[in-house]
Amino acid sequence: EAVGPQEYTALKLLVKEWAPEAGAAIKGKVPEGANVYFVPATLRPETMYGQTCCFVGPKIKYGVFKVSEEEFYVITDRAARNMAYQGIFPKNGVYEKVAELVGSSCVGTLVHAPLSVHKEVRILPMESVLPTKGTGVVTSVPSDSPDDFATVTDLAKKADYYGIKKEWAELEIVPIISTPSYGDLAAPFLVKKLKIASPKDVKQLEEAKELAYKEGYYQGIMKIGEFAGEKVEVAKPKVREQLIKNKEGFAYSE
Ligand code: A2H
Repeated sequence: EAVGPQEYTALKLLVKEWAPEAGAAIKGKVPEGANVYFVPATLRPETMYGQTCCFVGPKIKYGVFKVSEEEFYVITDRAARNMAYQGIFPKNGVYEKVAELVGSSCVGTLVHAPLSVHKEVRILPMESVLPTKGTGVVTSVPSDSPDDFATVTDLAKKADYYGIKKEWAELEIVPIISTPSYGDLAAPFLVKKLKIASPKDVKQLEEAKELAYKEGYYQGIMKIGEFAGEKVEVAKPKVREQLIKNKEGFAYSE
């Protein structure tokens, strides 16, 4: 775990179609036609080409916060409070919650994922999302995140149990970064190599995460997007700046 402040990239995933329960909960509270975004916080903006879904904690409570008449963010209260002091809402220190949503009610919502080869992805449940970190929303990149790969594998395996459609968890996992030690799908490679059977194998997942992160950052080469062929170290800040410039994301720290 890093000591100093974490510099996240917050990404804006526009809601295209609400899951019925969440849609009912925001009705009359968010103006018709306004844009509502799920806003995951990531440390790996250069991997956003490989998003296949976006996770919420099923038991976590989220707020729908007003940024302007046209724009609303789904994040935890805690993240909204932090953002209010980072110039993200119109008035410093002030944040306005217009509705509340429990994570489980959002499952199945269809969102647009900026940069992803999959233009539209589903909101899916992840038990290990911490309400005390980032925005409480985690975008899923199973090619490069062992946690994400273990979770989508489990979701597909037990789709009925989770009350989701299997195909929502089975979007194609495309290579984003090539690495000398783990090939071009580092997370699936490491999950297999460390014999990780489910998201409950927390200890091995911690190790896989560490290995994937170091290898990807220091040895990785981009395989996709505008910066294909460049070192991850070099491409990472460029992808971040591009997302921010295009208003598909913004800087968030804690
Ligand atoms: B990362 P750190 Cl490809 N609960 O983004 C659990 N995990 C969370 C979270 C929360 N509330 N908020 C953010 N995260 C995840 C991409 C990624 C990430 C890849 C590889 C590794 C990786 C796609 N998921 O993270 O504890 C988010 O997932 C491994 C470090 O603040 C975020 O970046 O260091 C990362 O954990 C932030 O973790």
